[in-house]
Amino acid sequence: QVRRAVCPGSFDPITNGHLDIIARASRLYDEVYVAVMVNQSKKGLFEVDERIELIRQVTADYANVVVESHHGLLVDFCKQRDIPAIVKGLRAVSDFDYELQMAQMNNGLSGVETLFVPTNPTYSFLSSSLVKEVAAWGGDVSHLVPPAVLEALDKRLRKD
Ligand code: COD
Repeated sequence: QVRRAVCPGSFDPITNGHLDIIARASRLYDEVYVAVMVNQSKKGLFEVDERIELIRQVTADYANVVVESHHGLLVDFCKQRDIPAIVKGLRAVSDFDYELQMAQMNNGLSGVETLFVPTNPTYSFLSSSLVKEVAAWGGDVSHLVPPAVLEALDKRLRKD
């Protein structure tokens, strides 16, 4: 039996914090799906296709990682692919409340389990929104995102 898990998120854009969780999940499971969840009410800096392309580039070294997008409920993504486990990073207590609610809701909806991985302390303050804010004002985020993402941020923020 193939052991599968999903790392879901907005990934607008993927950061070193996300990548750390994906890498660790890829060592624990046979197949890891990275699911870019489409949220129509939240217009991102990057289009969903651009986010997927960036994630594919920066996870190219992990042979068992598959990147896809999904429009709808995470539990349906899991059902369609026979994925029994969601892997999430926990940065701090502030993440816990909401993550616990989602984990319990998802389990109640379909029986899918959520496993939490403690964030590498190097990245415990890191979020896509802070990266975008700092980069927009010209701050240095080169230690927080992979080089391909840094380049994409530079292009996007210079252009707009
Ligand atoms: N270090 C480690 N892990 C991190 C870091 C970091 N610095 N930053 C983020 N992460 C991990 C966390 O586990 C986080 O949950 C995940 O990466 C994704 O982060 P984001 O910011 O890209 O994504 P979010 O928080 O916007 O993702 C929320 C979901 C899209 C997963 C959620 O809203 C969802 O499942 N939506 C689909 C619709 C649905 O099923 N809704 C019902 C939910 S009960």
